[in-house]
Amino acid sequence: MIHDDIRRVVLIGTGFVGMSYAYSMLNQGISDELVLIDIDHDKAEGEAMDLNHGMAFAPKNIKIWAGTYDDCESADIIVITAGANQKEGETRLDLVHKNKKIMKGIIGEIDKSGFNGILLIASNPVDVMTYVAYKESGLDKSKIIGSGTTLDSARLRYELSDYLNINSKNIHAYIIGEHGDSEFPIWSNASIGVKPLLDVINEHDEYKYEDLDQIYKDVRDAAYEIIKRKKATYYGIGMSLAQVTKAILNDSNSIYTISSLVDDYYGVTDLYIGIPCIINRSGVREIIKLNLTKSDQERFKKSANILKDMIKEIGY
Ligand code: 6V0
Repeated sequence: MIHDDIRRVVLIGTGFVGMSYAYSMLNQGISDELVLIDIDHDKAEGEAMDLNHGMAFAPKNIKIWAGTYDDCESADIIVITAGANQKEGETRLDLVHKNKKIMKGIIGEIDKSGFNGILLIASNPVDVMTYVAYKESGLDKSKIIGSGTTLDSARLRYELSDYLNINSKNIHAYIIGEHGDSEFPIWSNASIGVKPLLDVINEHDEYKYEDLDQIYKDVRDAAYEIIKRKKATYYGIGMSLAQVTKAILNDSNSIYTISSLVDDYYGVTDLYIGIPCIINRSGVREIIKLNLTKSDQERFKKSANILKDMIKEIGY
C-alpha cells in the first residue's frame, strides 16, 4: 500500500550499488524519506551525513537517516542491495550461497516489522535472490520485484543508440531471461521509434546483422568488462533502481524488464526471471506476453533452466 502523504523508501545495503541508488534518489527528489540500513550501522550513518550535506543543492528536501528495521513498517518500498558482489572471474551464480543466507536474514527482519509495501531487489544473482525473498516473505508475488534485466536492457539501448546514432529514448529494445550469461535480446520485438529494428538494419547498407550479435555480446559481458577495470558496477544499476522506484511511487504504468514470477510463460512456471512487465503502485500490474520466435523460445527455456538449477541447488 503506497501512502499518499509521505513517501518512504528504505534502502538495505549501503555499499556501492545502494549508495549510487541513494544518490540518484536524492538528485531526482524521488521520495520524501530515505532510510539507510546496513549491517555496518556506522557506514549507513556516514552515508546519511554525506548525502544530507548535499541537500541544499537537491531539487527538494528528503529526510534521510540511518535507521533500523523498525522503520520498515510504514515504508512504501524497500530496496535490497545488501550482499557480497561479483569478484573478478566469479559469475553471478557463484554468489548464490553467500547471498541466500544474507537475503533470508533480511527478509525475516522485514517480515517482523509488519511491512506491507513493495520489495525491490538487486542483490545477485538477482533472479534467484528475488525467488528467495518470495519464498521467505509473506508478501504477494506482485509486490516482489527483482531488477532483472532492467540494467541489461538499458545497456542495450545505449549500445544501439551509439551504433545507429539515434536518441536512446527512441530505442525500444529489450534483454530478457536470467540477469547473467544466458540473457538474450529479443531482436524481433525491437523497434527504433516507429520502425522495427530489423527493417532499419535491412534498409541501410552501413548496418549489418553481424553487428547486432557483437552488440548483444558487449551487453552480456558488460559487467565483466567493468569489473575487470574498476572492480564493481554501480552507477547504471543505481539509476535503474531509482527509475523503477519512481515508476512505482508515481503509479506510472511503465514497462521494464524486471524479474517477475512467471506462470506458464512459454512453459516456464514458478520462477523469477527478467521479462517486460507493466509496473505501478500495486507492483507488477501485468506480465507482457511476448510473441517470441521459435529460437527465442528455446533460449528462454535454456535461461530458465539455468535459474531452476540454481534454485534447486540452494534447497527450494
Ligand atoms: P558492496 O559495496 O560490498 O555493498 C554491500 C553492502 O551490503 C555493504 O555495505 C554491507 O555491509 C551490506 N551488508 C552485507 N550483509 C548485510 C546484511 N545482512 N544486512 C544489511 N547489510 C548488509 O556491494 P555492491 O554494492 O557493489 O553490490 C551489492 C549487490 O548488488 C551485490 O550482490 C552485487 O552483485 C549486486 N549488483 C546487482 C546488479 C543488478 O543488475 N541487479 C548490478 C550490480 C551489482
